[in-house]
Amino acid sequence: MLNTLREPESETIHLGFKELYLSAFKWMLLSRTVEDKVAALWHAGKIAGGCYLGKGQEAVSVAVGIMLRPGDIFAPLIRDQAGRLAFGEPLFDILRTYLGKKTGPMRGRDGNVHRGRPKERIYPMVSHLGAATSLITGALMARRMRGETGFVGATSIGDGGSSTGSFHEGLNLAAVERVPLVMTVTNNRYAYSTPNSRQFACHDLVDRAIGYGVEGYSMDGTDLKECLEIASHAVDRARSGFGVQMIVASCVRLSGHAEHDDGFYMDKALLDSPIGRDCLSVAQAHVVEQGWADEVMVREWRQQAKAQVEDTLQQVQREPAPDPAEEDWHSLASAHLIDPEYAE
Ligand SMILES: Cc1ncc(C[n+]2csc(CCOP(=O)(O)OP(=O)(O)O)c2C)c(N)n1
Ligand SMILES: [Mg+2]
Repeated sequence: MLNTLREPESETIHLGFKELYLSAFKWMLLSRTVEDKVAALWHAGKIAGGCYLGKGQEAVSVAVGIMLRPGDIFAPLIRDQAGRLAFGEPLFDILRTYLGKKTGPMRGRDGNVHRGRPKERIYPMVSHLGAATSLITGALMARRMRGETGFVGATSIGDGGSSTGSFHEGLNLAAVERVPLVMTVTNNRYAYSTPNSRQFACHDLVDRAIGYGVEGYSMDGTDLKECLEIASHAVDRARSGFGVQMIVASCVRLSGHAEHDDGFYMDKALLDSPIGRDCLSVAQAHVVEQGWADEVMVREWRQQAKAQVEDTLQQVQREPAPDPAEEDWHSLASAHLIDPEYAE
């Protein structure tokens, strides 16, 4: 089984919309499958620490991740599993990190979603909300100063995280510097248990784009078709020199904040509303309606995703945990762990 970084979807630009949609749908399936497995492992007490899922946000995340090319930067957040996979993160990284294995990219030092691969430009997630905004802006500025061209960076934030000072400062700087950044704000209506009404007073978060002086888009985060169209446009605009692109996606978090939270405080009416739809079911219905696959074929894809996750898990479970006595305790920023080009 593939155990190295898969080439990101560099071929994306050559795909027709049907192929792009199907590819995105399969990443969503794999993302949901591996996250369901991780949740089951967490409930079985096999995972230490928290378990954060992107259930219901796969369409938003995959749409951006699949548009990126090798050499672009992706700084994912907690609910970006689908985008990580589409950008090239191997399935092994997820299970090795959650299970605290020495073989994982964080060498057993992180329990869940703060993993990354700086060499391949998947930035390890910064827990402090909003902090990744200035980090990726700085990285994009640095590459521009080195004379590089043609790259973009993408990161995401939630409705709650978009209220932090770090986010405002970072996005303002990104806008002033006109860096090629695609910033996705996924409004899933809650920041842990805090609803939108206690988070911001503006009518729609996309209105903030005007204040920052950047191009903004609203999209239905439950509709993969719309997500792909908008993400494609925004990534192209960023790559073509039009500066920061802010996408505001609407959906509802289809799980608690993490597996330790059952989301009892969530408004059930929201779940019954159009934005409460499960993007994976919506995407599947679209695939079948378009005649791109029938139910049998989709079931087969689900089985394949399941088999891939189970095979990976079986191997990962046999791998060792780190031995503290033998650890070198180097951080991910240590020169030999990052790209020599960036090590000076
Ligand atoms: C500065 C900061 N404050 C608080 C937290 C704890 N925290 C992590 S996620 C989260 C809720 C985030 O909500 P939102 O931005 O809407 O994203 P969502 O979880 O809905 O995807 C909180 C409060 C944190 N990581 N960083
Ligand atoms: Mg939220």
